[in-house]
Amino acid sequence: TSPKSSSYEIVTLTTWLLQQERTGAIDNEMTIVLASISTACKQIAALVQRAPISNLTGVQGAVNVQGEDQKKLDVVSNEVFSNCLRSSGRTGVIASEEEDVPVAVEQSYSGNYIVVFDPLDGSSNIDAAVSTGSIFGIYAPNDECLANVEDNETRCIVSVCQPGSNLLAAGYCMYSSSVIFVLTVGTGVYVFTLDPMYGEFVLTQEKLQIPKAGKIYAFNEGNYALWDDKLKKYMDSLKEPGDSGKPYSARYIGSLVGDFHRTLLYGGIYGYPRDKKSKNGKLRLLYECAPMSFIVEQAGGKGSDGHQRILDITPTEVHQRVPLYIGSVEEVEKVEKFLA
Ligand code: P6P
Repeated sequence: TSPKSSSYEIVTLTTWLLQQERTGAIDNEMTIVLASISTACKQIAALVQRAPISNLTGVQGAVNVQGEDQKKLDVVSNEVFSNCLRSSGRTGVIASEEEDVPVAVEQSYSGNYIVVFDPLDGSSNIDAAVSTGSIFGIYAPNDECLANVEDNETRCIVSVCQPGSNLLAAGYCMYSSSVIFVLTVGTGVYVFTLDPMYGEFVLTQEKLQIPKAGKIYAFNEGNYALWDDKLKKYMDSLKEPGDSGKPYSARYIGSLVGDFHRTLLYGGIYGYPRDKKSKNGKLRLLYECAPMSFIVEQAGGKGSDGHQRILDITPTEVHQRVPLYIGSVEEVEKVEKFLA
């Protein structure tokens, strides 16, 4: 008789990627790019968890293209992410929150995938050891629109400015009480947990679905006075007991990856609206809003700028900001009604 397959079957990220390749959901170049990203995330996890010991807390002493004080770990995480992608040999262009412009990767000799990423989102939380995360999205090379573009920098910018609906894969790694790697390649949302015993991401949830509704909201209400009246009315409505006799609960940790991951599992809504100071909100379309919206839609949720689907917006510049309302369908549709 054939040996019974062990009931204690562990599916690692590597095994899962090979399964997706076998079904044709991804090709072998994408497998290598995703494996290189998971390696970068494991390295960043180790750096984050030991930051105070290795003097990697605090600021780098420079300001990035976003006008934000770069933290030491912003710089290191960006180098780790970029180096892993370069050495994969399958990445054609990389666009990072920490780089002024996208760059072509000379070492690429196959696949030529375009990878957009925020290497360490929420890094202002590092010194307080609050959750942070890396966010990424992967596009196919779109050489057709590059034919008539001369200089290399413009070519790279044009190649990354694609709508999120073109994403082939998107994911994030959350550095928290567990190190959680969440990934979609268009076949649903899969969750992996890093097993520190042997340094592998192990499949812990498959085809995750976000609850259709949820009474948890994550907004920085410190900006309330700067919001327009329609949004204020929405925010006020969350505090009324309503038919259930219970108002919503506020949860906001100031780290998109942590707030988003809780929303994905428990339901509810995360929002970063535009306001009188930030006309387009704070979050960046290309490497924060679009990847998170691809993931949430694959989990049966919704990602909106308050009026339209995030994935339908084509970036006109690399670091473009958009307002973001993301989470349970019923919760995002509720705020869209108030904003109409
Ligand atoms: P605020 C972190 O800087 C970030 O980009 C997101 O991770 C987070 O949700 C948001 O900004 C926090 O911004 O203005 O509320 O501190």
